[in-house]
Amino acid sequence: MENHESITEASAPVRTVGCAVYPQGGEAEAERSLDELERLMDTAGAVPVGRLTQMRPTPDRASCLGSGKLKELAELCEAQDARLVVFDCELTPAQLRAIEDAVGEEREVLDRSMLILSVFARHAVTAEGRLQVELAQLHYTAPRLIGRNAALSRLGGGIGTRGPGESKLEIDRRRLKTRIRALEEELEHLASSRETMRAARERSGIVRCAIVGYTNAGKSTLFNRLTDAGILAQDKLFATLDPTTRQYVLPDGTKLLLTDTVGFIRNLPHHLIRAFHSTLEETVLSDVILHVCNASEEDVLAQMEVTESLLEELGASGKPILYVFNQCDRVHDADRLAAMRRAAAQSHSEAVFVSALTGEGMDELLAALGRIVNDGWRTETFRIPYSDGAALHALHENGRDVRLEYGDDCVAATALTDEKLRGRLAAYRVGEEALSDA
Ligand SMILES: Nc1nc2c(ncn2[C@@H]2O[C@H](COP(=O)(O)OP(=O)(O)OP(=O)(O)O)[C@@H](O)[C@H]2O)c(=O)[nH]1
Ligand SMILES: [Mg+2]
Repeated sequence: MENHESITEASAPVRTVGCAVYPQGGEAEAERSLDELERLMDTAGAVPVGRLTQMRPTPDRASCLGSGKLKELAELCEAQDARLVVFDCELTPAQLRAIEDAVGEEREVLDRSMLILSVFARHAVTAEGRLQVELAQLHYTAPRLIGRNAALSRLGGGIGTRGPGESKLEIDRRRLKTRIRALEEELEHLASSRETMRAARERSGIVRCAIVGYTNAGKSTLFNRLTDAGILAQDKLFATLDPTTRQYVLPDGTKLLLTDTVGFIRNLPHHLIRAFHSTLEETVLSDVILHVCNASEEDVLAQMEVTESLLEELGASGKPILYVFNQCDRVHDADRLAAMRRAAAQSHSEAVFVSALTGEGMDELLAALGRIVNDGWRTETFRIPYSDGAALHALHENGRDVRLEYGDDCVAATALTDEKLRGRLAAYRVGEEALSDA
């Protein structure tokens, strides 16, 4: 890997043109999305040198852009000496080929998903993360590149063909299937050992708290401030691709398992979500969510919505959430801050306003987290007689992570419970599960 990286890292950033097709009235949204695409380019080692947009009801079936625009694109590439073109949408293999034909084979053409995957390829660190990226690339990128990578290999490996492993992305059709199968098996194996670790954690009864949020919100910075873990935090999209978990003790002595996670981004394609399923599993299985957002971002509410809807899609909604409005040191508009505070006050969840960079607001954050964890949810054990079917039903309906052991005349149930459920089951309470360091 060192070799491969050094070759590509050493070369100058790749001059790149971004393209988008948008429906009537969608111009502002398209420009915003292109801004984000340019930040992705930057993270991938490309430098934006131009953009081209076209308004049309739907992308052209054969070439995404209309033929006139396609010519314009070729001219723009020529004039700007661009070597890479990235479309802010998904392209079919046929569209990709038509665009490549138009701009010339010495130029590389990627779509948004391929670019995201190549960023993933750069940043994945653990064995599992790398396998997941490679698998996603083999499923998505490779079929789109088969048969026409001669020009790219001459260039020494384009951005889209960069794989997470030692070699360039394998694009030989014959070997594709074999490699995919091997990767899937390896991932399955890794998933089962992860499962073992998680089961051990679950038995420990420690509350699991996932730090989630839009990419670049400051999740890793916050995680570092809390745990001094030294996770790579930088002004790049998707700096974190592997979850990292650390034990953390709140000021009141409550132990937590805190996990930093991969950031969300709008229009994250379904196949990418699947590719990162096990990475995001930590989020799904957490008890509490710290939703971090960048309060200094103009677009903060839209970014929060993207995050919420992805959480829902992952099956992680409905958990207790603490909203962390981060980067408040960069918000100089008092009205704006006040408006956010009002919006937060209207939601049912707690919200804090902090700066992970300066440490401002950390006490409030910890206090709020303590309230959620202690007054809200905790793991308890109950002995419920079989005769009280309603109590068992309530436990299943309202408890989380319910584990049962069937005795002679009662069920020993351990579950994550909220105050209300604890009240309902008070008569059967055995006690708080011992929190051990398992
Ligand atoms: N001014 C300021 N900058 C911050 C703050 N928190 C994070 N940053 C900066 O924002 C950038 C992104 O921070 P990260 O912690 O890497 O963000 P992330 O959410 O982990 O990003 P991904 O892992 O890429 O999704 C870095 O340059 C941080 O230094 C903050 O409170 N104030
Ligand atoms: Mg991060």
